[in-house]
Amino acid sequence: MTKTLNVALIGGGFMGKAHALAYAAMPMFFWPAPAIPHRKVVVDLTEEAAQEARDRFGFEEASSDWKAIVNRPDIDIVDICTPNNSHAEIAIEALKAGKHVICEKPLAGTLAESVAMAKAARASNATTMVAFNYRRTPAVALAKKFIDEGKIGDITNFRGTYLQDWSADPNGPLSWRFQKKIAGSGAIGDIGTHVVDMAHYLVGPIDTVQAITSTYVKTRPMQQGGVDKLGASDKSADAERAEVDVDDEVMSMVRFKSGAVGSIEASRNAWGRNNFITLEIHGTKGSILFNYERRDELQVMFADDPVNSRGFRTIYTGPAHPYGEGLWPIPALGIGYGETKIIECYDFCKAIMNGSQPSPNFEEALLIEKVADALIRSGETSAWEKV
Ligand code: SOE
Repeated sequence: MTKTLNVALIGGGFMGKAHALAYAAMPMFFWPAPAIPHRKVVVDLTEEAAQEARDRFGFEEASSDWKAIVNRPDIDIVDICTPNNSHAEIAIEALKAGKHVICEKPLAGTLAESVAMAKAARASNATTMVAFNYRRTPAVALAKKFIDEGKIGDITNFRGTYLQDWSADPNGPLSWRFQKKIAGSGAIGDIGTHVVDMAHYLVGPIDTVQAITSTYVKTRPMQQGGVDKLGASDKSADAERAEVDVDDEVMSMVRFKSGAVGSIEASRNAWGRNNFITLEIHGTKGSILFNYERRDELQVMFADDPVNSRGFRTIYTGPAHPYGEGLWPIPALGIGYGETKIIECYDFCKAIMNGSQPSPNFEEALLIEKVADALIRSGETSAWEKV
């Protein structure tokens, strides 16, 4: 019989919703499922918020006491979907209690906390994972397959961008995402780390970086209430304003340990860009292009194609491609953000059942945090900084 894994979800916001959906849907997509995740307890800041999340996300119980829950013997998985500054405390407690831990990105609010989390993971027998879901988009996994098969030769160049516009409006609310003491950094940690994760996945570790960081909107109206309000939904030009002390944008050059070079950009202030994650990779034998806003497509150019038919071709991902066995039966029926989270949940449960570590686990996510830290440092010094 398929094993059941009891999940304690800490945080019932936007990411809590995405993870709850994945727990419910994973066995519907990937069958036989490696395990059946059971939505046991959801924890939020107040009993009221937790009960609402329980009813909405289909959990059995609700609680406002994360510490008691992560120490409960009937919990197998602790899933952390809280703001960045609480990741370390919850994860370390859960690992000490022997739980498998999946944590939303970035690993933590500070490098010191990330180091402590990786250390706690090393000291435990548990499986850890950080929820960098975009590398699990089938087209990105297909790019990895082509690279591993040598189809584009040795990689010389990587260009990665993650552009959004939800914080371009200066009257958008000052949520925790704009406060260094909670978020650690702005676009760098929030979305730049997704690109760093994919750069590490596809090309290998980054060695040195040089960055320009900018904060365009220096103050924002204080947010009313604790819910994470992305964008300008809470616009109020009259509300009291407070300082934004994180970056709105990072532009950087990077050098990989392999010798490849590249650029990484992230901005949440790029009007007209919604979830514009692009990857362009050049190799000695071809090129790869991916744009998350057209996430079912991978564009590839193979230099050994006959000269008269050279050019980018578009592959629509489907059953013949990574994760295709569990997704929809015809290419281009289309996958969404939810499916990337379902795949993430599948890989996490598989690793738990195999007693292995998925990628990126806490150890690998620490390397991503080291790159983020180097980007922040370089933004201050304008110098090339070692990771
Ligand atoms: C906001 O920028 C955000 O919710 C990120 O925090 C997520 O990681 C990203 O996938 C969607 O946008």
